[in-house]
Amino acid sequence: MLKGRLEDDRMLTGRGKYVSDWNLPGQAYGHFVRSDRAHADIVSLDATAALAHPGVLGVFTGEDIKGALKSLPCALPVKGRGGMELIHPGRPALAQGRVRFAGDAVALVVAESAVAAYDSAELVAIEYRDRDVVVTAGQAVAQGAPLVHDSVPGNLVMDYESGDDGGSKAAFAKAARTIELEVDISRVVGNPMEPRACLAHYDAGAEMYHLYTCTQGAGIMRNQLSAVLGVPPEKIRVIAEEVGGGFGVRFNVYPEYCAALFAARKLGCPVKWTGTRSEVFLADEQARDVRSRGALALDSNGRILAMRFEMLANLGAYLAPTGPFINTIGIVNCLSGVYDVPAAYARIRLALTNTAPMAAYRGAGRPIMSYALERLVEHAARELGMDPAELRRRNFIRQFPYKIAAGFEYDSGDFSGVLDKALKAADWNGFSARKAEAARRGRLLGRGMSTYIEATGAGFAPQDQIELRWNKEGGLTVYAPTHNHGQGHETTYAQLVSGVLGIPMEKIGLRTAGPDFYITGNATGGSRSLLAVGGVIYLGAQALVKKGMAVAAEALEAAQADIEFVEGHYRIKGTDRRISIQQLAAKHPGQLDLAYANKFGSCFPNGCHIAEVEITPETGEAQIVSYVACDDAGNIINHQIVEGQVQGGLAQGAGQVFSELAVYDESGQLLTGSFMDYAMPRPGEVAGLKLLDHPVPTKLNPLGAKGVGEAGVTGSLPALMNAVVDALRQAGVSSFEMPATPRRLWEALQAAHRRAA
Ligand code: MCN
Repeated sequence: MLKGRLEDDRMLTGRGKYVSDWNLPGQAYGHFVRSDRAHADIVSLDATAALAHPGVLGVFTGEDIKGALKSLPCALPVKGRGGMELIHPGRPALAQGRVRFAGDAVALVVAESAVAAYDSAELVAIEYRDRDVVVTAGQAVAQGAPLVHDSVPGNLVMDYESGDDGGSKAAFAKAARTIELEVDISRVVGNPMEPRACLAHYDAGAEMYHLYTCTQGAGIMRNQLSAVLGVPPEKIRVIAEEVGGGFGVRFNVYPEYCAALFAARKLGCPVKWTGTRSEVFLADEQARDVRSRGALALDSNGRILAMRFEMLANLGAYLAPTGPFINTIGIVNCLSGVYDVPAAYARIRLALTNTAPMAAYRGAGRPIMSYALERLVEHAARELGMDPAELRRRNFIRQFPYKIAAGFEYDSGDFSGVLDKALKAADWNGFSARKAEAARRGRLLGRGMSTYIEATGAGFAPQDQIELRWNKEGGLTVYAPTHNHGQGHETTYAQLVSGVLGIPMEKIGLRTAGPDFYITGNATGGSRSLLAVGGVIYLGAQALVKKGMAVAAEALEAAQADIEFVEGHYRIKGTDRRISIQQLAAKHPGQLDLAYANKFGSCFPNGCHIAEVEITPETGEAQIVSYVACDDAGNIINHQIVEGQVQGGLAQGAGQVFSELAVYDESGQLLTGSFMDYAMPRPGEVAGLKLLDHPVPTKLNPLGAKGVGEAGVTGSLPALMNAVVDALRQAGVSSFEMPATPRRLWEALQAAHRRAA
């Protein structure tokens, strides 16, 4: 049995090739001049002094790219209220006439060395005329707010709705009880280990663009680049080996990549750019930042008759390619959670502000829904004086398939089974004793639950293509569209192929974004890689075995009908005459290679997470003392990797709940622009972790697998905050928003104390 993952050795011994490890002969170095203010007109820009600096090859501005580069793309495949179309105001690769957030790229300086590029960037003289700024979505949609783009009235790019408005209103009118809760889903910065970087190259002879960059998948990024560069995707290669984390913020094309490709073509040499951590904070896509007002209508037995949500999302200064999708469909695809609700409705308004553009971060919309809903359900249980587990159980969906009001169809699940397992593991009934014991020590012990569901597997590309190609040594390379950047694909894909072909996993390699091949399909995202691309690989491997039958028959000089495939060998039935598939492939180069494509759609992993959080009132410190996660990810291919994925997701959930927060001041300056002010979760913060699974295989893909990469976040955000709120309630704090930092907790407790006194 393999220990760890196939990719670990390479990465742990420093042999991984990350984006800024790439170099090309004759390359130059780029540095971006960024806006130091949130909203202003560019009155003048003078690059004379920078151009005169030794080693500087060129300075490119918004004026230079006009006509040559189109806007970064963004689309939403659905309409809003009253048939409203998404208003996409456009985003140039370099600001044109106006900057709209602190960090907006204004010019690209290219020089013979990185130092010269950096030094000369200081010499680009820009005169600005400041404009009024809007920072929050609430400010943006207020009457008379300054406009971020003149083409977007009221800063509203989309007023979206989904579900059953009339039905839910009618249910509210006759409900025995209605319960409301308003919550903030805070703003976070993705922060992968590797800051963004690229090496841009234009091959004039072949008229091909080559972009070495941080990507979650070449296919989508190539299509987005094609829209900006105005050339067909076939003329573009996106190349990567190791990418130091993705988390959703490495999915889309960024303006810097487009500007670097433009400069590389103009200058006739490759241009390399390595971003800094400060640039991650300023100019990577950020995520969440949604205010939600939710309401439940209940009958006298605690059955939910209807639910309604009003959400306002901050999309930043420009539309990131996937920003509107994530903040509409990405939210409502699990609109009513795991509950059998006759009528559910959500309205989501998307507003522009003078802050960094917003898009995906692990969970991409679904954590917003699960947080809004699971906080509301837990709050309802308190208000009704009901056990939160019982309120949930009473309302669970029990029949599948189940179509939610937003139109999506859940395929399978056993929500009561998941709940039962989690309750047992968390010793649900023993909580009051633990709480009393904590109280004796002067601590506040709170408990929170979530029974989440999320959609995994969607994808924009119509098909996922794979190729299986043998090398001379009997090794096999899998070519796939989903980039592996921490999820262990090299291992799990190899497991699937090895299981079918009977060859050792170590003989199976993975490539996803190279200069020498062109695979189309969806990127890693939406926790789709295993269920979708893994499913295609699995079927592809089976098709390969079939394809080899004729070749084996010839090699073994037998009729094809007499050949069988057993444990990695083609054999003449009833004899010991056989040849291994590796030998056969080596003897007949190319004949056992295979290209295959298919697409498997969304399925719905779910789970029950139960957290216990202990707060020390004197210091405001909060500690997770117990965390049970029972997840249904369908059939599991690799338990160790799945546990790692759930743990990682959980750490990101804990980060958002306890420490992370992106803060802009009223002038639009990012106050949390470094790890000194933005606190990432640390090892050891999640104690008492118990991970269980309750697989209910889906029939929607050949593996029976559901996605798991984001489950930890989607489940943990509400479970952890419910626990924090429960602990605070004991001390008289009635409302509290993320993040539960020691200072904020202490202040809330002090304020409650003063009120009581
Ligand atoms: N798996 C399995 N059995 C299942 C489901 C998954 O064995 N039933 C395995 C898969 O084979 C894969 C891993 O678990 O090795 C995660 O699979 P999957 O749920 O398909 O998710 P993806 O591989 O598509 O990963 C994407 C998901 C997302 S959307 C984000 S964001 C994210 C995440 O995974 N970013 C990550 N996990 C991350 N982990 C790391 N280390 N780094 C990131 O950037």
